[in-house]
Amino acid sequence: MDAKTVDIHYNKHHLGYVKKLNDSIKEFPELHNKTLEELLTNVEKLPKELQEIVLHQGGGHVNHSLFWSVLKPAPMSEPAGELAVAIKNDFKSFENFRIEFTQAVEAVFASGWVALFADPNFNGKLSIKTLKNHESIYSVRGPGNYPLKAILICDVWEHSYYLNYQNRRNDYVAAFWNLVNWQQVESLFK
Ligand code: MN3
Repeated sequence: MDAKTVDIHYNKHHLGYVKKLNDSIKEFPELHNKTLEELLTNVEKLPKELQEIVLHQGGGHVNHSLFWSVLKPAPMSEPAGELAVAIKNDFKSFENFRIEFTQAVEAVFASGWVALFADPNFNGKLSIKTLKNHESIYSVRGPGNYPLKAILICDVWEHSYYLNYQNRRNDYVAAFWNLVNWQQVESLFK
């Protein structure tokens, strides 16, 4: 990923979501000491006029925060340890996991995210999910309606690749795989 894209992505797009979220709740001091996870998992309890903006801007913030945290320059090329075993169990092989995740990225219509989730009530069972627009990582639930834990995420909004790759989303996802911080993904998995 080139420096200019990452600079604009982080300092303009991501910052914009944070500013709009903070502006939207300015007049609601009772919300100021709640975590974003609390706000996003109880959106229906928020004042009506706030619900959509908190979902969009707050979802944008938490998804981007995870995204930056799972990237780093020159990482290990594939996972090790417990995560490697889990990927092999749930996707047959690391290569097959990468193919399935990449296909999900390529299949996103318009803007969204693709994330890898672990199921805390099912021995960490892994699954790949697509989130539309800024649907947040906290919105994804397991079979018993408890939240799944996101451990890896790829931003599939055009602003994350258009400057450098134009419409070539496949080149962007190839670059993404060169930057995934597998140590961080494994620590989230654990
Ligand atoms: Mn983005």
